[in-house]
Amino acid sequence: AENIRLALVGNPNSGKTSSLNLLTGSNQYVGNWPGVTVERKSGRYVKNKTIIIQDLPGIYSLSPFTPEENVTRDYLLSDDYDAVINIIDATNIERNLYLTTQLIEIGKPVILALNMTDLLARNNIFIDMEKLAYSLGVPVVSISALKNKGFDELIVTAKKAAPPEVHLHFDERFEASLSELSVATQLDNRFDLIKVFENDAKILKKVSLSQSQVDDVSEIVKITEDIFLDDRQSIVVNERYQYLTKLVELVERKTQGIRLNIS
Ligand code: BGO
Repeated sequence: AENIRLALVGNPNSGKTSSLNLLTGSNQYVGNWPGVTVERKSGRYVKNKTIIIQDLPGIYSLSPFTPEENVTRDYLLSDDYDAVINIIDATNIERNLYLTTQLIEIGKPVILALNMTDLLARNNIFIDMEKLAYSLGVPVVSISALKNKGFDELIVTAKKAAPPEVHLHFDERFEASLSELSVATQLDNRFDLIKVFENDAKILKKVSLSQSQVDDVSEIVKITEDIFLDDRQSIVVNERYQYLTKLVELVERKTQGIRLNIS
């Protein structure tokens, strides 16, 4: 049978190491990523050796500011894997989903693994996983690395994962700028488009625009900055946060056990 290559991605402390250990057992290959002293771990799924799991450095964003972000980003933009398993801490979805929005833009299959779900009831957090999956356009699986729960379903889901079904919709005015950018640059990958908007050096090198395209991009970005009264990078960061605030309002309910009103 042909190998299936899965990449594990998530914030630091989301439970990636615990998950990799459960999935691969002690049968792990440990080395370094080329050119940097960042540890590289991978292994085969204990229940099916045709599934190869590649751990990626824990990161908060795909902006290439740290060696870990660079390693993870280069890998995710390569063809070295079939699907991404995004491990997130279910007790802190708003922060963890920031990275998820970027993973989805790449356009390859993404499976959201909500980890630490053993802590949800105790913390009086309820997450509507169906709504979350529907909103993001990717499958969501509940796991607990502590209790060794949900991993069979996670792998079954990852094996049949398809590219995301929807794209995350930001503010209309920003979406309009992205559409214009797409026409000007002939790019249709959303990750590339947003990175061109942000002036990301690596992506600009990869897509190698003509001088007239570069001029068009500058014009579109300048107009957008004038509309938003903000700079290009901050505009994107704010769009992500605003999207996530609304999403979390829609899918998460936090209740208090007993509340005493002392005022
Ligand atoms: C410590 N549930 C719970 N409750 N905890 C979990 C789960 C889960 O599903 N999954 C992971 N953890 P990593 P990264 C720790 O190490 O796998 C815990 O960075 C401690 N250590 O046990 O390392 C996990 O690889 C002392 O917690 O994450 C670990 O992504 C006291 O989350 C932490 C308490 O998991 C991070 C916890 C000395």
